[in-house]
Amino acid sequence: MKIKLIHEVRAVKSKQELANIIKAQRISERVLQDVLQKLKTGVTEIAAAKFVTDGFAKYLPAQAGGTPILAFPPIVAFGKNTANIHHEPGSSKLKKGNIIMFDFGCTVNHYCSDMTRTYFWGEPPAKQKKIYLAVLEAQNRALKKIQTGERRAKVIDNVARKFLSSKFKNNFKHGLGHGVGTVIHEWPNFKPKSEDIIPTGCVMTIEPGLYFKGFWGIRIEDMVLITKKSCKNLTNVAKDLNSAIL
Ligand SMILES: [Mn+2]
Repeated sequence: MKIKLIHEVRAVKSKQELANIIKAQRISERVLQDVLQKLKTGVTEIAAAKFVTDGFAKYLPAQAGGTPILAFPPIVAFGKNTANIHHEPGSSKLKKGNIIMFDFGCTVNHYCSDMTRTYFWGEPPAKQKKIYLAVLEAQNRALKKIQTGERRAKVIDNVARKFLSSKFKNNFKHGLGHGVGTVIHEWPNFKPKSEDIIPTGCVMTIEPGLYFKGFWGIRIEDMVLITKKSCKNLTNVAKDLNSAIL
């Protein structure tokens, strides 16, 4: 029998580990709903990021040993900043017609959650709608591929990548997703050259995005549990186009 390496062992979550990840995700979802309620034209990214951290402070029970509540510093981006994959919240103010991107997660008993949602502050132009729907379709295609039993990371990545690059060349600038556990990015990885085989019982993100530097970007990220023959989406936030228009 092949001896498993530590990254392979920890990729597969026990019931308790999974319960922590799901709890972290549910708290993130409550925080997102609150943040959306608080958004107003003129609010800065820094102020909106504080809505996020304040929300986590409110909903997360005190954790033993001072476990940090954030899985990673929240990404809050408005307008052209959404084209920057790792944008740090700044002094940009929310304006009518902006795209808004939230990428955040928290930890419960050291286990992380991760989610990205993109919103439109007012009715978006046709091009932005088209690209939002393309990103969503890329995510759905990857999910469907996993549901056929495909477990080769690069094949799953390629399904989303091929679909997007056939329409928008070179605008999907990162891997399709990553494992989530006690750290926010862990083995395995959906990447074009990944040799990883995704094991049953691991939690992965599926996060296609398209980015147009100087203009805007759109990313949609869900967390899924890889099951024996399919997968289970652990993210419970609407992502249809209508729900994305605020
Ligand atoms: Mn992620």
